[in-house]
Amino acid sequence: MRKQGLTIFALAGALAIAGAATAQTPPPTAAAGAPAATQTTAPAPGAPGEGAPAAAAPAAAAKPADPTLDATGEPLLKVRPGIGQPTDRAIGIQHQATELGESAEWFHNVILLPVITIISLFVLGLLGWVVLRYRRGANPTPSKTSHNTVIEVIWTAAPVIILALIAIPSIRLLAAQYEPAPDNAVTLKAIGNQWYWTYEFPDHGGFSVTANLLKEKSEVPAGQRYRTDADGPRLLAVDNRIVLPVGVPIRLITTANDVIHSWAMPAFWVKLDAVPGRLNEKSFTIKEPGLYFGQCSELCGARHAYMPIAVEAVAPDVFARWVASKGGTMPGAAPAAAPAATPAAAAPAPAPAAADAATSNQTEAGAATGNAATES
Ligand SMILES: [Cu+2]
Repeated sequence: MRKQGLTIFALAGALAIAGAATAQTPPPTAAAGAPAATQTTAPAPGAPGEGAPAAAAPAAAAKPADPTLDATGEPLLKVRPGIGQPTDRAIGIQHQATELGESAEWFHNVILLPVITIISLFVLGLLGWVVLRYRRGANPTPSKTSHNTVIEVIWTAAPVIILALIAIPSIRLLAAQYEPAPDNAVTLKAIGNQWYWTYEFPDHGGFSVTANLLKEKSEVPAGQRYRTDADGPRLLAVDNRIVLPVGVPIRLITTANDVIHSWAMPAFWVKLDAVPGRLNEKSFTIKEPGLYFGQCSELCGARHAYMPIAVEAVAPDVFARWVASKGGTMPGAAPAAAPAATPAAAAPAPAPAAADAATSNQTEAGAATGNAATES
């Protein structure tokens, strides 16, 4: 009975941290295997890090300006310390920007941590009491008692009750994380590659964006774009940030082209494996506008540590302008403004279920977004 209780405890713990666990499974081996996902796409920027856009977009005439960049191509949204990124010497959970994240943070801080602390101190106290009170000097003739029904019932029932109380919010949180997104959700398809991310917006004309790590100034040849503080922290800044609307449900779909990656964004309470030949899905709604950073969280090869994720959460109208600037369309809106450059973008938005099929509607190389080299 007691053992069963422990098993349930372990299960409940695993469920509770399922969304943000940091555990890693062993690395997949070679990249050679043919990726099952049939991406007809991916203007892959050669070696990772070389993907920084060296040239402007191929004269895509009438595309509106990217609302997230200033006139010089620098990102407008700047890093806010302590938001959307790790803080030096901090412990605990990052500031959460989604409702799911807030309830998970509450569950951790208000339920799990106090329960763990109280139980640990209680057991430590019992041990200390036994050591002192029943040492040979204080208790020369020990009792021969071997069973006590009342105590046995208590030490079985109490853990079961505690576990049942923990299981209720834990399972509720787990279920909420995998609740299917509503019909009006914005679909973001994140595709892991060794070692960068490509993104598609199948409901918005199927345009795609490629995001590469921005290297440091000392690591790139003269003239090539490098990271500045406006881009974000070292190892987290990318050349092309993903833009998502605030207050609108997001349907995240992940897959991969080569090995297993994992799209992880701590501030959103999101970590979802990206598995070749398979679509994983999760939903969340961002509450706060801001700039959020994450990383690939599945050991995926030599440059696993160099495929960061950067999301700009903006107002829905800014998101719509960003979509237009990429040659995409909002669902139900008129076709894109640059028909000559993006014929495929005019196709009606595919149903979410057809997201995978939409990957062939490549209209733009993400690496070439006019976000040209910036020297500063
Ligand atoms: Cu990876």
